[in-house]
Amino acid sequence: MSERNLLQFMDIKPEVQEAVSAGKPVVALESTILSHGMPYPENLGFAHDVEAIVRAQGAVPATMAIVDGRLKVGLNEAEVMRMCEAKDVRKVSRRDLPIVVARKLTGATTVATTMILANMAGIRIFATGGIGGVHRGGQDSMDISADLQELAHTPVAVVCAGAKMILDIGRTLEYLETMGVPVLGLNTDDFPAFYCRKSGYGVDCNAKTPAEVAAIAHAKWSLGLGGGMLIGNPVPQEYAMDFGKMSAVIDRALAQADEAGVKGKDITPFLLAHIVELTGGDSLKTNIQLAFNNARAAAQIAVELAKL
Ligand code: PSU
Ligand code: MN
Repeated sequence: MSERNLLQFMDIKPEVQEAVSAGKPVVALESTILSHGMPYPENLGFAHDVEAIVRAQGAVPATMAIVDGRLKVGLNEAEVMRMCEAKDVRKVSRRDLPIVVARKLTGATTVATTMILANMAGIRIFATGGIGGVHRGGQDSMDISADLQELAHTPVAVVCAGAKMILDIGRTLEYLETMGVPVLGLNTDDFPAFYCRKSGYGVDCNAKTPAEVAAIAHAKWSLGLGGGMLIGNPVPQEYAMDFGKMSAVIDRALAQADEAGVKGKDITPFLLAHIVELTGGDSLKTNIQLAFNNARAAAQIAVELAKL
């Protein structure tokens, strides 16, 4: 598809377009974390604060969504509100995108779809909370998030706090290795487990600073290797949760999902909501703080990448 055809479907916020054109740092943000990952109104406060954190580092935030079939790169107030109220807001991954566009529906972008929109708009760095991956039992159910294929093919570096233990983290990392996705730790040897700083699995490379992450991304894309990168940034110590306690909570949430017969794309939002409930809201505080921490790191990486 030619660029002109593509732009027919896309609205890029002027400040984002100006920054991209001038080679200034921009950070993509997703909207599934708003519509299907956090309750209202906490998600609204989060949506504003996370953009402010990106700006404080000298980068421009671009929250992605699909509104009435339009691909949005950067949201206005009303659009942020719409994502947070989440009425008739679908969860849109790669396969859903053409349907939502053609039918002029409204949807929140997953990690996969945020990467697609970022790449279309020329944005290389993206901050999220946690990525999707190989679900537990995925070797039988084949429930493997489209996020992993997107990381394989789309040239965007994703800063996350690892993956939740609702997933099979070992198989998720094996899949990423097979698909040639570099998995970096930001000043850590351990791949983080979202609420907890360590998953028990290592990273390919401990990149000590945002500048080193930017240098690795620059080398990957300059070499024509294409595809994405994953950067694991552990939750700050003061917000980290106890590994044993969270393991038990997640086992309970998985059992609830099993009892309710929840499958496919509904499983991740179901588990996220039940984990918040089972921890009496503690997990939400941690979720918000780790996402802030990722936005800050992503903005610092974007600033360094803009220098190369
Ligand atoms: N994991 C989280 N929080 C989230 C998600 C995953 O800890 O909000 C969201 C992200 O948008 C991710 C999506 O891209 O869920 C993955 O869903 P699925 O497994 O259906 O691909
Ligand atoms: Mn799935």
